Formats: sequence, structure tokens, C-alpha cells
Amino acid sequence: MTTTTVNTKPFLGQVPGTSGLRKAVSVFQQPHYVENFVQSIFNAAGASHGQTAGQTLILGGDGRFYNNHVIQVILKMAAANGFGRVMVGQNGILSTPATSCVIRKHKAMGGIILSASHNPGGPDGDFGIKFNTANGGPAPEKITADIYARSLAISHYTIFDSGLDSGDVDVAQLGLKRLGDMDVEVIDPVADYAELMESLFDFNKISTMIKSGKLTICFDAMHAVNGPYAQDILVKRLGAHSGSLINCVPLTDFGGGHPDPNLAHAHQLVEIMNGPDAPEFGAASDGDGDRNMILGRNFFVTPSDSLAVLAANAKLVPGYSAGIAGIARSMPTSMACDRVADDLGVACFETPTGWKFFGNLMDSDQVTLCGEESFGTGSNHVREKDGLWAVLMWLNILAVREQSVEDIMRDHWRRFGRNYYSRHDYEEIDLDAANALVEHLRGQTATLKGQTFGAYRVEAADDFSYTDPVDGSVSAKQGVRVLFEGGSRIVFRLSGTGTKGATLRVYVERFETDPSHHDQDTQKTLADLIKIAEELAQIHHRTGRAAPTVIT
Ligand code: VG1
Ligand code: CO
Repeated sequence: MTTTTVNTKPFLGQVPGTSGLRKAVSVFQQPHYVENFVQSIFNAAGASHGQTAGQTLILGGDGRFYNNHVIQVILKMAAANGFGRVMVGQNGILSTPATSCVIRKHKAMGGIILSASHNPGGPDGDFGIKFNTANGGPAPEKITADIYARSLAISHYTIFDSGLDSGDVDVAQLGLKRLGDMDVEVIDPVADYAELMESLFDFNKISTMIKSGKLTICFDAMHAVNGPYAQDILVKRLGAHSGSLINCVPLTDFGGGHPDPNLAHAHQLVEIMNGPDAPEFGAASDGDGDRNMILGRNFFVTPSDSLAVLAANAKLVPGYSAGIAGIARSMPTSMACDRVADDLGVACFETPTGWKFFGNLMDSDQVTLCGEESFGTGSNHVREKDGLWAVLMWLNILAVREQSVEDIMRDHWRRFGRNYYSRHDYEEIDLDAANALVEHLRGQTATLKGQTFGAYRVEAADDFSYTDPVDGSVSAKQGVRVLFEGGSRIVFRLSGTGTKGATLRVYVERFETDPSHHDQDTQKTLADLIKIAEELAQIHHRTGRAAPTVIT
């Protein structure tokens, strides 16, 4: 085997978005496309970390179509770039939170996760590559910007050239292999992660409740990466009946569906939870296992509410019994957790969308829990959002409180008030129209304050800008927010994970303190604000869309 230097030319547009480089599979299949981007990662990572020589890299993916091929390419490039060791998940599998856990536990310089998360997979679906740093979290903007800059200037990459398939490492068998001078350790993708979960939660208590039949569950892995994790943790360790798992066999195309755990896409679970024999607790996770949706019997918990409830009840869980240091939420996430933070006397941070912005806050011990409205919740146990962790948090709290999901949620609203919340997505709209719409909104921010729209009066409006309190870096233009007196709000931003045209996200929130008004239909109670959003953004006129494609 020899190291080969291959001449190449830059591809435009290898820009890591909210969560890595995400494109249609066919884009990644262009000759040199993957190699260019991986070399750019190695060059940027080497520059920021000192070097790649002799270092440990963690490698895995969500098992979608093209995963196996890219795993082999990266192994050969890592060997040619002088890495000392790559720890790769068996069969190329590692969930996003498990990768974060393994990076931290084995003190790796970083990791590469192959996933387009909740985007569909298969030959006609999407693929993605993301790089995580030594803290286990998504590379911060400084590094993603460097990766992009290097991708635009690249002239060559290095790879172990042994004829494409002949030099493949057998990643199906666990154990230590060699690739040139590099160790390749094929690891059990679940073991380290499951051990971490056991250290945080009261597995005895949860399993007693589950085995006694008092706590019945249904978990939907949506044919994605969390299947084997759920099998190991929920069934083997906690004693749930194997019939409690649905769609837990990972498929390269996720069975043709969107592996996105929301009411629109996890319909099988929703039917079960709304049916006559519904279990007490239902949950689903996404393509790479970092998202979660929480359901009770005939009851939906919004991700923003879930974060607030977990924060308010964290002390009931062994891993957080000493209390939490603080909470962080992404800007569009509802303000429900802010009042919990107030009550606990801890800080609450508001960051731009994307988990990478939580890293510094967790590394500096300023926050313990983090969450996003997009079905993402997590803590400082790793540096990614973590779907199964959220499930276990809920199960632990349910096992201690011995109340239903709905009762816990209603208690919470009585105490803190309810934030009615909904996100309206307009997918695959024209890019220029989307940019013009956002510009139009930006143009209004200076004059909105004091204006009245029906019952709502604008208290403040701006284009959100974030200054990281740890490294001082500034991320501007993160979304237009219109705040109304009394705690209601509309936020507009464009997605950074879509792969076709643009996706406009409109986040609408109404705060209600009166418990006798805590039983309303979300879309109805938000209807006036939704109209105001249309009025401000001229969505129909500018995009031709009379209604959103997805409502969550
Ligand atoms: C979306 C969500 C964001 C999340 C990101 C990655 O980004 O809104 O909250 O962090 O996806 O989630 P955007 O830019 O499309 O709104 V996932 O589970 O990669 O990975
Ligand atoms: Co995900």
C-alpha cells in the first residue's frame, strides 16, 4: 500500500451549514467531492489542534446509503494523513450523541459523523458529513469557516491508494486492525454510550416500574440509528418488552420516510399513542439519534416545554441531583425554560440555532441543560443533543413522580404558565424570494417598536446577533424576532440544513398565565399571531405559498 497524492480542483459550495455539509447523495457521488471535503477537514483540524499526526479520530455514521463507501474513503485518507488511530463504529455505525461520548471518553482529537440527520436517505435522498472537535461537540464557526475556506483553495488530497475496494478494512468484525501505520479499532457503537447512560440515571427504579407494568412505553427509532441503542438500553438493560420498540431495524433509506420525530412524520407512533391501548409514554428519535419527540397518552409535549420540565425536575435524576448550573436555549426555542431558570436562580442563555453554540457554555460550566425547539434536548454529559438521553430523563422523572406525562405537564403550566408554540415551515421556496423576504423583515425592525397589531403591541424587534460570552466571537443575522408585550413572540429565519431551494421557518409563541386557558387548540390560539406573521413577512405574496408545508 502506498500513499498517493491526488490532484483536485475546488468544488464551490462545500459550506458546513447549521450542522455539517449536507447535500443530495448525487452531489457527494461526484469524483473527488468527498475527498476534497475530508481533506479540508483534516487540514483545518490539524491547524487548530496542532497536528493530525499520531492523533485519534472517531468515525461513524447513521447507516444511510453511501455510509459504507465514505467510511472506507475516510479510513484510507486518515491513514495517509498520519493519524495514529481511528476508532470506527461496527459496520460504520455511531449515533451523533454516541460519537460525542466516544470522542470525550477516549480523548480523541475529534470525530467525523456521516449523517444528514432528519433528511431522507437512499440514492435519491441526502447525505452529510460533520466534524466534531475534541470536546465532543460540533466544530465551532471559526473551524467550519476555515474548512470552507480550505475547500475553496484545495489543490490535492492524500489517500492510501490500493485500488478502490481491495484495501477496504473489515468494519463488520470488532477488534483491532491495521491500515498502513494506522490502527483501526472497530468498536461496539453502543457500549460506551450505554455505560454513560447507566451512570446518569436510576436504571433500577426505571426498570422496576417498567417490569411491574406501571410504566408502559413505545419507542420509535424511525428505521434509523437509534434502533440498536434502544434495543440495548430499553429492552436489555431496562426490561421493556421487545414489542415496545417499533421501526428499530436501521435501513439505508429509513424505509423511505423522513426520519424526523415530529407529529407529521412519526405517524405510526402518534397513532399508537392516540389509540385505545396507548402506553403511558411514547418517544421517537431521528436519523442520527440526536433528536427526540416526547408523547404521553393522547398528549404531545412540545420540545420547548420538554426542556422546561426536565430543568424543573432535574434534581429527581441522580446525574443532576446536585442541581443544574444554568440552561441554554436556541433563540427560536420558546421562553418556557427562562421562567424555570428564574425560579431556580440560575442563568438562562439565548444562542443562535445549532448545537455548536452551546459548546463553550457547557465547557465553561455555565450551563448543564440545553435545548432547541426542533426536538433537540441534551446536557453536559456530551456535547451534542441526545435523543435517548431525553427519553431516559423523562422515564426517570416518571418513575419517581408516578404521574402521567400529561399530569406532569399540566402541573408545570399551572406553576409557570403555558407557552403555546408552533413552527411553520415553508420548504423548497425560491432562494431569491426567501432572501428578499428576510431583507424586507430586516428593514422593518427599526420601526416596529410601539406598533400595535390587534391585541398585540410590539415591545422590541431586531435581527438576532449573538456574542459568545466565552470567546467573544460574534454571530450576526441569526433571525428576525418580533417580541410583543406580555411575552408573545414571532421569529423568522431561513434554514441552514435544507438541500433544495430555501426553507423559511416561522416560529410563533403566545404566553398564557391563566390555567383556565391552558386547554386551547394551539393553532387556533396562535391564529392572530400567525396572521401578523403573514402581514409582516408577506409570505404568500413573496413565495406564492398560501400555507406552510410542515407545521410542528
Ligand atoms: C435545524 C434545526 C436546528 C438543529 C439543526 C440540526 O436547523 O432548526 O435547531 O440544530 O436542524 O439538527 P435549520 O438551520 O434547518 O433550522 V439535526 O438533528 O442535525 O441535525
Ligand atoms: Co439529528
